[in-house]
Amino acid sequence: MTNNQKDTLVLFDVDGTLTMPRNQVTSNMLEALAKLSDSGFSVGIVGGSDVSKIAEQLCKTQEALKFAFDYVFSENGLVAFQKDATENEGYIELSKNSMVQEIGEEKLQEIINFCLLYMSQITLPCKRGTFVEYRRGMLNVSPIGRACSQKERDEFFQYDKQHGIRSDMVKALEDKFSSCNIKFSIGGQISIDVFPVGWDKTYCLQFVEKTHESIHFVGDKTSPGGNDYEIFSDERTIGHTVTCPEDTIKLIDEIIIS
Ligand code: M1P
Repeated sequence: MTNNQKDTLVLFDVDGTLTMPRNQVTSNMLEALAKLSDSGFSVGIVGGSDVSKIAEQLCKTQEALKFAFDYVFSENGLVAFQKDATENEGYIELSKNSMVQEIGEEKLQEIINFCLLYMSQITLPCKRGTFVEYRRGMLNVSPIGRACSQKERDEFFQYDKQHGIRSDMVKALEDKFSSCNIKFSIGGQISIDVFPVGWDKTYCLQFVEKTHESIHFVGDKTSPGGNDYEIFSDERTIGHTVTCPEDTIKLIDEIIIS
């Protein structure tokens, strides 16, 4: 591959793939990504989180994040940026859609009210604040609350594995909203993402499928039910499964020499 050849895009999931969940990127990973880009590949990220959370993990500021990669797809691509090659530190915003435009205020409130009522009837070892976070492309719903500390987050994750708090809630939501074309997805450690069917990570592919000959996707939750499954198994991508960020660094070397 030559240095000018940008027709192969490598898209990375964030949590569990580039970083440990909700943690910061290491200098080794940044070096590996820079090497991939210097070897002539286009490099992009696609995460369920919003721009501010991804920026905390990968960059100093939200502005810096927008041109740090060739593509930044936050909220699965509902909030999306492409580096502007004609301008130093410039970017183009690619996506404008929103969940409330798609499903309407009434349905959105029905879902929020159902979640709040359901969560008010659960007792957990601890509960904190911010149980529903509204994002442009999804609702993020957390039984413990997003305001929990890292320690409380890790403890909830273990508790949830034993007690199925989130999987039970997903079942209840699926029963209640079965005719609404809404997907309920367990992506991270403490929450459930709620978005229209099809607004999973494959949403971002519409922005790159015509401009790249091949698209690699690298993620850790690639089994059915995981939030990387749809894009990993999509016929437009070459899917790779990794187990942790160190594994991703090894895979980057393999992609470069392949
Ligand atoms: O890994 C992606 C997920 O990261 C966060 O999940 P949690 O806070 O539950 O660990 C959220 O931003 C979620 O939306 C996202 O899918």
